[in-house]
Amino acid sequence: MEGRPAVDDAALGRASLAVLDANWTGVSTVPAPGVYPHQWSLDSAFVAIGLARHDAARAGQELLSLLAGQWRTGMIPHIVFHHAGGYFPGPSMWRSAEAPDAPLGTHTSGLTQPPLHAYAVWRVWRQAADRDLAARFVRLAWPSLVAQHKYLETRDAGGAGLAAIVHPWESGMDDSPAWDEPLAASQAGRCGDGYHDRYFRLAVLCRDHGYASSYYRDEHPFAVEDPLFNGIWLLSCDAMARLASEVVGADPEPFLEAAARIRAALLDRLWDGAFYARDVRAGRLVPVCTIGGFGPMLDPGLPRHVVEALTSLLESASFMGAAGYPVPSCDIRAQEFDRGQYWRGPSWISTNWLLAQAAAAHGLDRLSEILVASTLRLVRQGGFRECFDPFDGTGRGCRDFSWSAALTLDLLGR
Ligand code: 2M8
Repeated sequence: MEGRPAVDDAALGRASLAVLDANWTGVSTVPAPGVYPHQWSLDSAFVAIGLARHDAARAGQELLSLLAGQWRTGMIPHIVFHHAGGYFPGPSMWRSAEAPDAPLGTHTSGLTQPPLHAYAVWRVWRQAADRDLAARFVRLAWPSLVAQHKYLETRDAGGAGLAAIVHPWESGMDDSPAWDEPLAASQAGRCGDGYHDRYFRLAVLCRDHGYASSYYRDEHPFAVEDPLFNGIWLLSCDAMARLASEVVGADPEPFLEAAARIRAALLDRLWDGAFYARDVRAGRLVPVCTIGGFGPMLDPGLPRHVVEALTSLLESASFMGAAGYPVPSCDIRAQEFDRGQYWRGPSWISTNWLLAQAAAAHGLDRLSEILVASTLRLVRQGGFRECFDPFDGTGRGCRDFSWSAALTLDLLGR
């Protein structure tokens, strides 16, 4: 395993800020230099959460620059390209300029990512020292957030109140085994090709159908209700309700109703002793437990017996119980588990952070403390890597990864 001296909290905090400064372009933060040289939606939400109590102005700028790429449909794209090159598939594949609803003068992807943004805005609001600046920022972001939440309702391909993702890239957990079955069944999933050929073909299908919600609802071959995407949506609905009453002077009720609707649909559609992704086209659950199955735990209103079942699963030998460096992104005992492949085994700072939030939301303080401590141990030992081997903690993927640094800052501030 790569050596790195253990560092104290203050030094770790300074190192986190140094990574975020180095990855700041002047308008937003790239996820990692070289590999991801543009702005990613989910990454920006995590970065804003990490910066909220250190530099609220920059946290606000991070989110507003992302929102400048929002489509007229309300969709917040998963990538905003701030220049032409450096990443494939880039603007020449997505061709957002030809889509009638895309913003003028900004190139973006045509997909979205988990809607953590309202929650990130809420965190900036709650933690910013300059209250006037924070209130101005919330009011600026509010109409975009409302539009985003309306857009997500158009993604209800299953007709039951959940948003369906139309591409694995929309989940934020790209190569998760939860997408294997639905992808293999789609026209894009010819056997024998690597993931990325299949992903590319699926993205081309979205593009060639104008990224239209009606196409996604009725025809697109990949439509999956993901428990993490929807758990994050629910978390953001609660944040919208709080922002509505505390800052904006709007009615919180529609957002509370949306949260209750998502909760009921998660339990009705995705719960079967654990939460699984649902393949809407095949009409069945995908039978593999992944880290995404803990997403609904972000909901403080989740029934107690469900929280208890999820906690036992999380602490079992399938996840934390058998990993020296938890939390693995897939059930260790599943056939699909692979300690080295993106989202099929490695531990990630982002999902660890979400789980620590979820545990705290249910008063599981001991579990939350363990998650925080094991997450900080990962970055202390391995640096701000993109992800980590769950058995020996070796860092994998990019170095100086922004969300690993940002969420470390947040964990240190607890
Ligand atoms: C990964 O996704 C991108 C595609 O969006 C990729 O694999 O090239 C994921 O880990 C995703 O969650 C993340 O937002 C992105 C940038 O860090 O990288």
